[in-house]
Amino acid sequence: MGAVPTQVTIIGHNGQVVATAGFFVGADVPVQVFTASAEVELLLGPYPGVQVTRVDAGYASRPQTLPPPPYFVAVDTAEETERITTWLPPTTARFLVRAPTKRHAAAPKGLLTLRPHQSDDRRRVLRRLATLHRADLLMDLARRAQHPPIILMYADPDPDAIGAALGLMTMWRAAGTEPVIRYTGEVRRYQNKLLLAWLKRAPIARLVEGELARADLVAVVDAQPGFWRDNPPQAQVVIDHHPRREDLDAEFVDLRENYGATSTILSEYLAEAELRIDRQLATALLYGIVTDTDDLKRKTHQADIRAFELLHGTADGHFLARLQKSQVPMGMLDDIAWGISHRVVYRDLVLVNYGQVDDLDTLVQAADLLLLTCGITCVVVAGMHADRLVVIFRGDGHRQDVGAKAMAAFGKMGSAGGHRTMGRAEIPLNGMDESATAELIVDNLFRRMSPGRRGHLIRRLRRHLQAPGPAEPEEFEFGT
Ligand SMILES: [Mn+2]
Repeated sequence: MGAVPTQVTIIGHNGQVVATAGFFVGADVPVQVFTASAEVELLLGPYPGVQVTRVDAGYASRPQTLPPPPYFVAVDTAEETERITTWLPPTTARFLVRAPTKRHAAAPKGLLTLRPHQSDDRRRVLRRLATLHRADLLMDLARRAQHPPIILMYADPDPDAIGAALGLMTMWRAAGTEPVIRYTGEVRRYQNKLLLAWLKRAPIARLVEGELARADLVAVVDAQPGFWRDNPPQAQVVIDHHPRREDLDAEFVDLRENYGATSTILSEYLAEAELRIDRQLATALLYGIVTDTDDLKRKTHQADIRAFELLHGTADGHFLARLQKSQVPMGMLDDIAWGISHRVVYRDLVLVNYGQVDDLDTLVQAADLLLLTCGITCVVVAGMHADRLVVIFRGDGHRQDVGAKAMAAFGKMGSAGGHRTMGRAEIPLNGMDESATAELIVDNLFRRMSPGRRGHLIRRLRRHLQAPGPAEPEEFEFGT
């Protein structure tokens, strides 16, 4: 099957016949026209690629031979439309083409519309003009700057902040300046370090004392100046998607609380102004969008999806996969292994009680991993940290709500909740010792279980707590 039709058939005489014929001739698709209008015949007859056949006035009788689909019906009255429709063989490829200014309230049953209505198109153009107006304002600020502008990210910058900062840097470079990107905290997450190492050519560094004072143009992205509790920066530009702070005040503010990511806002500027989005920039923007929206699963706006579509062809998919998979620090593997070998399975639930843990992320990673087990729909992983019992719930969300389960089990003792697939409870222990946590977990999680079975389960968990802890890793790395 070819990618384009080998010919199309237009039937009618309304004002769209010539435009529709031209549309297909422009793509080298031969056009057959059946029309009751001498004028249309005269107009289209001389065109190469167009073959015109005159039919009876009012389209009363079907031509002897009709080419195969698709068909484009180009008449204005319901009567004529209906009559022509009766000519056509059963096919899904029948369209009604009408003047684009007419409201296409009800296209007759069984007929498709060829192109979006003009009002949709107009909405898109107006949105583009609004975006370009903002892009102009932003770039003018850079053109007037005497010193290299500073693009500021808050604290330990997340991927969305990094993507947005690179996006703004690209715009400001197009305006003839050399901006620098700065953050005020410490980069902690492994994935963010990996991203920054990959972006090593970009001027991203920790803010140095005195730098802000020298700059005459400062932008804050994916945050607002009020986020800094002491010495909030004086920023002329704020681009963000967090809820608006009352103290927000800057010359240029683009705040879209309904957007999933600030990277989406910058993607729109770049796309509408047709500024080049190279592979690195596309990757950073896309990573910002997918981390902030949890792969477009939460707090996602149509604009985030449009930006995703725009970027994903250019972005480095393999590097994104590496970033997304880099979840477990090497040193955590043995802790996870301990959890796997000290699991208790009850029906479709896996339970692990770690006792004292140094890093609460161990509980999260072990729970995520155990949920991959066939036949398991719910995982509960508990551990003690800083005189609190933390219980992580993971579920597939299919027939149960683990957030509600966390709430029902532990809501009365501490903070507990979540949503269908993720839940968490934190219970103050007030000096309770490790072995007592086994009872606390089992009695609250399995209230309807018989006391005998509960006792059995508690003894099992206590035995686990007395078992040797995670093995000391014996790392052997080549080349280091
Ligand atoms: Mn964000």
